[in-house]
Amino acid sequence: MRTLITNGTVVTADGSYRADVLVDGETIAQIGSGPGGATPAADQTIDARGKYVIPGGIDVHTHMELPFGGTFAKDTFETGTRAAAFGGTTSIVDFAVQSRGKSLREGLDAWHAKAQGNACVDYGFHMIMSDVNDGTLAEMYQLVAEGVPDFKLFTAYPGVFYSDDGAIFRAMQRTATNGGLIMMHAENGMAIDVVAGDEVALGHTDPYYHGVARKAVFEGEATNRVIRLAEAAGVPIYIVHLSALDALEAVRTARDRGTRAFAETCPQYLFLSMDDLGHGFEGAKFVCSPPLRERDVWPELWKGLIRDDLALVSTDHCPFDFHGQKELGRGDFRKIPNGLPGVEDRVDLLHDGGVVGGQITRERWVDIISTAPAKLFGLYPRKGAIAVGSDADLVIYDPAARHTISARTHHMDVDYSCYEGREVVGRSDVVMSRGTVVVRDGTFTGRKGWGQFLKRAPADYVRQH
Ligand code: DUC
Ligand code: ZN
Ligand code: ZN
Repeated sequence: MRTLITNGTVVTADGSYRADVLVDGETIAQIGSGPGGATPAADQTIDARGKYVIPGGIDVHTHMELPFGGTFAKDTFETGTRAAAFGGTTSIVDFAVQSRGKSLREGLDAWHAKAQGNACVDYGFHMIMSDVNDGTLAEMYQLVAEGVPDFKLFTAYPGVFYSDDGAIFRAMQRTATNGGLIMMHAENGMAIDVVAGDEVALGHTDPYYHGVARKAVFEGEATNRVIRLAEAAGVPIYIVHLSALDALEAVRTARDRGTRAFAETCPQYLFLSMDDLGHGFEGAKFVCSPPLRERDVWPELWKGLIRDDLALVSTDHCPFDFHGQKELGRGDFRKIPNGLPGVEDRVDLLHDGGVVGGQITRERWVDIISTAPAKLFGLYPRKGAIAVGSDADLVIYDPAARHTISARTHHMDVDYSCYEGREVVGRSDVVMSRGTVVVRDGTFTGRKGWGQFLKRAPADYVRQH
């Protein structure tokens, strides 16, 4: 099957130009006209006049079916990846979980079982390590070989995912020899639990106090600490879901002194704030960790994205229904399952708030939603690029289309939207995954099971840039 995309403006991280794109089978076969300016023969032609042709979005931080807070994140690999496709995201990297006392192998196998035959777009895995011991450290080599080269550890959630400094340092030392990358959830969970307990003792049980307890300084302290540990181990480090200025300053200072410290932020930290956590228990819809911050951090985070101290934007997609799931925390904010839906909205929110809002160029937009994630996570140039031989994961994007985000119309399996009623400019018209149209004009044309496991290369990029 050959598909010719005509008349569009190809937008890449490096630049934009007018060119036709020919897809043959699952990959890009030609960009521009053939010899003598001839139009290549094709089975179908898609007219992209007035539209952008961009590489499909890559969301490197999702939690489909995550067991958390006494319940499970609601989206399955089927519903979550279908929603991703509607929003112009054609690859996700989800976090497999090693449960306490179990092996990495068991955790990874469980995640393969959840995804295989169910995903609608391609998917890879990182591994959450809940126990760092001789057994799990030894297993890291095998996971890197199997295309799962990143390991997430936490300075937060004592008793659940928490690792102490010694454990974190041991895992970092291992990545110096096995080529893996340590990803850190950096918040001082011990201190947070003290403040959270104090707040509840004062009768402050509303969701707002989730934000009060998880102070920005606790994120800044932990971010600086894990970066210093990575420096001591001589390895690169990746900070997930950075939300606070204190943490951004720790990353910036480290990068200024030559450390290979990388960080992502998420749409919720660029567009939502502590104000959303107010309004009584309704604020539970906005409970995630790190928490939403004061809105004065927004311009700082955009600056971080412009200067590349923030390399990319992922979602931390981890949806819980308001009714029946977030409600577990009525009367005690500590029991509200942490997490927000977002995999469907990322590309549009960043186009609207970033490009239309005048914060970033359309090329940097493509970079932070697709190309940088591909480079940092061993997928480039198979993904994240419009180049001959790359997978034909392509989005024909209408930069002028307006739509209103709402739980009534979104495809994520969750009963509310954090962006309810927000009008955005920009929308994916046609979404192609490995050469097959999976979404066209608001209709899903793909299928469950189409998505393939992405065996990813070790993160050489983070060692060399
Ligand atoms: N933060 C969340 O908000 N949800 C899942 C896990 C996490 O670290
Ligand atoms: Zn996290
Ligand atoms: Zn997460």
